[in-house]
Amino acid sequence: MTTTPSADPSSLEREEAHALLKGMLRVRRFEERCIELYSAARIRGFMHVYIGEEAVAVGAMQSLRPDDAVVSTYREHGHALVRGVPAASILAEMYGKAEGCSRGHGGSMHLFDLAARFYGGNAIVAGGIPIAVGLALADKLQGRDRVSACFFGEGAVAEGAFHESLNLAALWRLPVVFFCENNLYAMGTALTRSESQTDLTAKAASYAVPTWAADGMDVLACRAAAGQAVAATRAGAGPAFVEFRTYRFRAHSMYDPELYRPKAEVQRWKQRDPVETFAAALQDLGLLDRAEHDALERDVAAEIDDAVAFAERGTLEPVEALTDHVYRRRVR
Ligand SMILES: Cc1ncc(C[n+]2csc(CCOP(=O)(O)OP(=O)(O)O)c2C)c(N)n1
Repeated sequence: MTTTPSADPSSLEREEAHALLKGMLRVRRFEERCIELYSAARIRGFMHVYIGEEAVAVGAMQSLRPDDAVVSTYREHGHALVRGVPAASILAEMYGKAEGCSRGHGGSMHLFDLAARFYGGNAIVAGGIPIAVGLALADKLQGRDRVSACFFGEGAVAEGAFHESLNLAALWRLPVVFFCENNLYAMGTALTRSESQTDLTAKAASYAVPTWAADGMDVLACRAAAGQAVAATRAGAGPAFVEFRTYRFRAHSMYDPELYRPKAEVQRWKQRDPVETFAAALQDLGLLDRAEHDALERDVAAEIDDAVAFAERGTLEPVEALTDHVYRRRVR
């Protein structure tokens, strides 16, 4: 059975509400700056932004502990930021600087930070899912009550890695939570054009994995669904699957003419902008005033300015270091 928990903003504490809004603003403003930097050729290579999906990362990660693991995709700046990877080390990585979280070797799609237990950043669709299952297996074998959280797009549910991973995770009752961000399009392919079963929770349920569905444009709904799923998994129930119904406002990557979806559809979803609607709801409830909103924006802008300055003054990764860290030990 799929559960869709409701979320009521009127029960929020002021501080808690501001923290959720700030979390989403950090992701939104960071990526808006990344787009500018990319256009100015300060950032190169592929870059995929998360704008429109911020409620998912912020809501879903509320119930994770620092010792839990997070595994992500190539659209991972938001996941990394919310998880606690410093903005400066993310941006330096995107600049290809040695001070970046992956020493400048990874770029936008391969952010990694062991201290934050952030295990990537993965350019391969569904590539992170077996990694999360492996992390969960290690925790189970070593008797730790940690959870591994894995984010992936709906395109990944068509991959064999998804099916093999759900099967093994359910069979072995592993502590892994599958967070599916269904933004309706895998690159230029609509879900309805590629899947016979478009109810993704039904796919997960076929592996006897309990499922939740959440409005991915509502940070409280995301938090509620993920909270229940993570609690069940941490209590020993085995894996859980949460589908967040969301939308990306920008193109798939920086090179995408977006010919596969009508502009009116994008406009319709933008009316449900998770950052703006949450801020408006808080104002209506008297939980946020103009000055507080401005102060949050100022804090976020300062953090991003510092990150840009850090990335700018960093050292470009030298070509001689290109093959360093490929293998931990020499392979014979
Ligand atoms: C195994 C594999 N196949 C194809 C690609 C090319 N590719 C890159 S992104 C993408 C779409 C994935 O969409 P989805 O998983 O829904 O994530 P979203 O981009 O919507 O966040 C594809 C097919 C790839 N990177 N890896």
